[in-house]
Amino acid sequence: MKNLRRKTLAAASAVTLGVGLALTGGLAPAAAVGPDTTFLVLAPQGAATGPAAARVAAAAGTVVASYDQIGVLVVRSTNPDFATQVKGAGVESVAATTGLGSALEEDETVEVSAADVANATGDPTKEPMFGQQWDMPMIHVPQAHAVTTGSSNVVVGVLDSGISSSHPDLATQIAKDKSTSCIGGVTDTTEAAWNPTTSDHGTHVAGTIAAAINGVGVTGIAPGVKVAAVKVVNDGGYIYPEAALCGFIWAADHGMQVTNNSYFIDPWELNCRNDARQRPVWQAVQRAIRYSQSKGVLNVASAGNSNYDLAHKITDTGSPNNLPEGQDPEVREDLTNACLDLPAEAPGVVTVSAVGRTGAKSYYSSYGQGVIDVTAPGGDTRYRTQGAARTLSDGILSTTFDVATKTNGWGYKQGTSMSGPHATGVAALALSAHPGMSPGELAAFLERTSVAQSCPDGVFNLVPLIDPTDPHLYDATCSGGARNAFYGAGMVDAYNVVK
Ligand SMILES: [Ca+2]
Ligand SMILES: [Ca+2]
Repeated sequence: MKNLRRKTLAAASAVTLGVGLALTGGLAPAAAVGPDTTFLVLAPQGAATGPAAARVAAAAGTVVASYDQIGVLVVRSTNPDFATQVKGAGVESVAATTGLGSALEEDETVEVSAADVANATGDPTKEPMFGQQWDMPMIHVPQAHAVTTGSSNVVVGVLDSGISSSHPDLATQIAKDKSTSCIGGVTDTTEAAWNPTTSDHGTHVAGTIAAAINGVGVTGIAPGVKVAAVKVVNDGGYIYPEAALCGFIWAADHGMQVTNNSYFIDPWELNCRNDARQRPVWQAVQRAIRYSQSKGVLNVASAGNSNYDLAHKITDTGSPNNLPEGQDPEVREDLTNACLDLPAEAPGVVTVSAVGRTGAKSYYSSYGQGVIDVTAPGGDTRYRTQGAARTLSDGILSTTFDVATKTNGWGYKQGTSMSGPHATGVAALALSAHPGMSPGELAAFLERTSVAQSCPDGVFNLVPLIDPTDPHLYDATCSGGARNAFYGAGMVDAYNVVK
């Protein structure tokens, strides 16, 4: 996997070690003070959190958010012995989330200048930049809009880096009363808190789902629905489990029917395999995902941008060499129970790979038989030159926000972060045309209405020139039949879900 982006956990782990106060002979030890650390404290499944909260207080912790719905407390403490001291009746497990932030996968944005404002016609193809939106005809958005642009009763949660509420293509599209920040695992509903600060990733995602047909800029897939900003990416560009957990619960408790998750909490390499102490963190996130599904939310997630075979992680990683005596990392049971990439691999989540303009898998898109459910346009800026150079207009055009100049605009990005929202937008259209589907029914409907795509033969790699020293860097091999590792059930189709 060399040269492939996975993530940078090191920066998130840069927390200084606790420094206990020096003890001097004969004196009672002063309470040791460590770094201010966030913990997730899990009550037994289905149990009240009261007893756990009492233990938290006794162990010198502060509950900053209580998710009674799933029996999880978000706690801060400077007590270096907190994790040990909090254990007892009413506490099933506890773990610090230090070092478990995943970096948001940012791609270069190329700003484009908006064409002149046209008249709002109600026709998506008359939007000034529609000609650059090759992704929209590809999934038959204009044909879908002849039937419906979506229902304002459908609210899509964009769990991401915030949405610019001043953007001319988005200002009318945001459910402000359902938007929040979840940074730190704690909600903050002030408008400034859920606007973008250091990343416009969420603004781009939101535009793909629901940019207005207003004679300005671009069209989204479902401009008739509403998007809610649920900010889970902190200013350092990291998604911490407590923020993701908060986001799932918020969406579930505020009537959202679909969430988009263009991020990738990836515990597998560093955590689950080597460290069972961190398992409670992933169990807490999985409880949150299950809870949201029980409340009628379909969660859509990106597969990731590592050209990684998510179905064959064991063989790809080589032999671990730093395990405690007697611990066997190759036990599949451990992986499936505790080491899923979240939310992409959680049961019931729709997992989306990416294709470029030709419909072939994007060079970067992760894949996996039984993991990918559907595919959608995410852009591929490299296929045209065999990887030697970028063709930026082969990315996805959507709404942007320049965080340095605080300016709204439009621009290209590529990634499974861009394909996910295409599936999300189609899901929102489906629910608009056919209200009342459960998350399971909606996921099955999305797959059934997708257009199947066959596997390419042999080793697939359209970009051997990206790194001339390693022409096989982006090799990938597809497996499966009508439903396969690259494309799942096929390309989502906006018209098929509304006709
Ligand atoms: Ca527009
Ligand atoms: Ca899935």
